[in-house]
Amino acid sequence: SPIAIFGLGHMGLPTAALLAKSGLKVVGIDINNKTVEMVNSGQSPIMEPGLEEMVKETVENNCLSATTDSLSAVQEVRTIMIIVPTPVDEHKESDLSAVISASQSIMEGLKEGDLVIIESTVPPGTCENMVIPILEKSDLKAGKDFKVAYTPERALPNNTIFEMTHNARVIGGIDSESTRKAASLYQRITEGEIIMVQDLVTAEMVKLMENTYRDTNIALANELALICDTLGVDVIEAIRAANHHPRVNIHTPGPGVGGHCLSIDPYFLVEIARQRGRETPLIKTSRQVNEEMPREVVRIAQQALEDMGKTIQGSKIGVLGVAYKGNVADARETPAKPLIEQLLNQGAEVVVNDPYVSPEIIKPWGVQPVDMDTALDTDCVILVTDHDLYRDIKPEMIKNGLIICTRPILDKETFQENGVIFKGVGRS
Ligand code: SAJ
Repeated sequence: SPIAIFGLGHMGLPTAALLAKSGLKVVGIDINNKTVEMVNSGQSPIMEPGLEEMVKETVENNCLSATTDSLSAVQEVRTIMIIVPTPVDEHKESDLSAVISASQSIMEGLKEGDLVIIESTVPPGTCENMVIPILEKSDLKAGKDFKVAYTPERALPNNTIFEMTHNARVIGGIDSESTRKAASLYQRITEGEIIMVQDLVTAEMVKLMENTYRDTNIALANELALICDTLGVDVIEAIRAANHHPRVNIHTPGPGVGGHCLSIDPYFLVEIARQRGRETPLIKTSRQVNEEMPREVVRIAQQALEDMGKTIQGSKIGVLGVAYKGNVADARETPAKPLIEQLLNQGAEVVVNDPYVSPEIIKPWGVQPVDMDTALDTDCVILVTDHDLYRDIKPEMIKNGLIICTRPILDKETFQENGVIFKGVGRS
C-alpha cells in the first residue's frame, strides 16, 4: 500500500526514493515549494551519490511524487513516516517544532489501522510523551487503533544510499505488531539485519548513544592530541601504534566536530537527563573539548607564525576546506566557521577554498572564496577539511613554507624534508 513521508531532506528523500524503487507508491511531503518542484521534475535538491538517478527513475515510473498538501496525502495512505529535522536552539535545547507540526498534520488524516513511523532524531521519550498524545487527539488509540514505531536513521552522509541498504536497522514499536509491521517495510529496502528492541524509547536511545559515543571518543582523541603537543609527540604516530592493541580504537583528532548529527545529538541526552535530575559531566565536557578545537588551531597557527617572526594580525591566511568533513558540500556546524571568525577577529586577511561548498554559504562569513592556488599562496595555509583532492598537495605548492594540517591526509615527513614547516593538532 502507498506511503507518505514527511520531510524530503538528507534522509527523507533517499528513503522515499528507495521505497519507491522497491515498487511502492510514495508521496513525499515537504513545506519547501522548491524541494517539491525539483523532486516532481525528477531532480534531487541534495548532493548525494546515486540519489538524483533514483529520484529521476522513480518519478518517471510514477512511483515517487511530492506535494505540500499533507492532508490529502495522509488520507490516501496507510503508512506515514516522519523524517524531519530536529535541531537544537541557541540554548542547546531540542527544537521539535517540525515533528510536532508533522504529527498534527497526520492526526487530521489518521485512520484506523494506520502505521506511523518516526525516524527523526529525538530526545528519548518523545514518541511516547509528545507524538502519540498529538496523534490520539484524533480519538484513535495508539496500539489499539493505530500502530507506532520508531527507527533511527544511521546512514552516513555521502554514502547514504549504500548505508541505507546495508546497515543494520533498529526498530522499536508501541507493541510487537507495530514493530513487526515496520520491520517488514524496511526489509524491502535493506539487506542489513533488522534488530527489534523492546519499545519506542529504547530505539530512540540507541541513536543518541551511537552519536554520543563518537563525539565523546573524538573529544578524547582531541584532548590526547593537545597533550602530545606539549610533549613533542606526534599524536597520529602514537594513535596508530596504540590502535594495534586489540581492544583500543582511538578516533582521529582534528579541528573539531561538525555536521548536523554528532555536534547536536549529545545535547538531547544532556537535556533529557537534566529533566530527570541527572548531570552528564562526561558528555558535556566532550562537547566543550570539541567546540574549543577551532581556538586551539588558531593558537597553533599563531605560534607557528610567531616562530617565523610574523603574527596573525596582518598575515594572509588560506583556509582549505569549509565542509564539515571530506568530499561533502555540507557546512552545517562546521568548525571552519568559528576558526575563520577568530582569525578575522585577530586581524588576519582570510581567503577560503572549498571545491564543494557554494560561495553563497562562504561569503556571509566575510571572506573571499578563491581557487586552491590562491589559498596556497598565503603566509599560513590551514587545512580544515579532508577533501580527497587535497591529498595531492605537494610541498612546493605551499608558497610561503607553512601549513597547519589539521587532518592526517598529508605526509608530514615529505613536507619537512622539502623545507615546509608542517604543524597539526598534536603534531608539533
Ligand atoms: N571526526 C573527527 N574525528 C574522527 C571522526 C570524525 O574529527 O575520528 C569529525 C568529522 O570530520 C566531522 C564530524 O566528526 O566533522 C562528524 O563526522 P562523521 O563522518 O563521523 O559523522 P556524520 O555526522 O557525517 O554522520 C554521523 C554518523 N554517525 C556515526 O557514525 C555514529 C552516521 O552514521 C549517522 O547517521 C549520522 O551521524 C546521523 O544522521 O546521526
